[in-house]
Amino acid sequence: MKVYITPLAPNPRRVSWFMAEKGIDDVEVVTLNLMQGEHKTPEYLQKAGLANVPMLELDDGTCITESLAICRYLESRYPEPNLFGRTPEETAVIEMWTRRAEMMVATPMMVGVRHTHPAMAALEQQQAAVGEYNLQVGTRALKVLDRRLAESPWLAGERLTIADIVAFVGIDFGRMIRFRVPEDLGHVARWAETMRARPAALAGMPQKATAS
Ligand SMILES: N[C@@H](CCC(=O)N[C@@H](CS)C(=O)NCC(=O)O)C(=O)O
Repeated sequence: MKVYITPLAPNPRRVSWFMAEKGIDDVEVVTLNLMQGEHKTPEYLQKAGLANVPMLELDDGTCITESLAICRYLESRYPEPNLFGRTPEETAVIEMWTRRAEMMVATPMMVGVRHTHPAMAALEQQQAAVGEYNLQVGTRALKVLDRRLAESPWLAGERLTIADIVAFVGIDFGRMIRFRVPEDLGHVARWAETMRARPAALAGMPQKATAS
């Protein structure tokens, strides 16, 4: 199997983080440079069907290009630690929080960054008003997460799940434009610090050069 990613980009980072939590190290990682259009070559487009990363290419040639579909597939192949739920009830609650995390927080944050960060002009026909509006929408939705995290250590309950990964990676992408969690959202801030301290937080991020 091969997974195609690009460092820093939030949707591939979901997959890299997910693989790191599970300790998956036998999937080949192919790094594409989006700024150089490496996801737009005829070869890649023929496999992916979309000029998007991440993509998982299976040994039988099947290509999967949605980050959550990739994570679900990997969950079936590498069941532990469980990140999508075991019982019907738990699975439904995790799905609910994953969808809220994606639709209410992560997508608006990503759209906000794409429309306001100068480097993203290579990928997006930027409209500042679209960016600002989406950043407001994503920030407002953090209140929903804050209420939830006031009563629960993790978004979907007593343990880390895919919902936390999707929400945190979306929020953390905001660092590109110096986004900060509002100070009155202390529960989100506490949870975000816990997420940032996990070793998996480094997966899918540009590697800093180490002094020799
Ligand atoms: N819904 C897709 C979204 C994938 C996506 O938007 N990927 C971005 C990087 S985060 C991308 O490949 N963008 C390429 C471009 O804008 O040209 C998923 O979750 O995998």
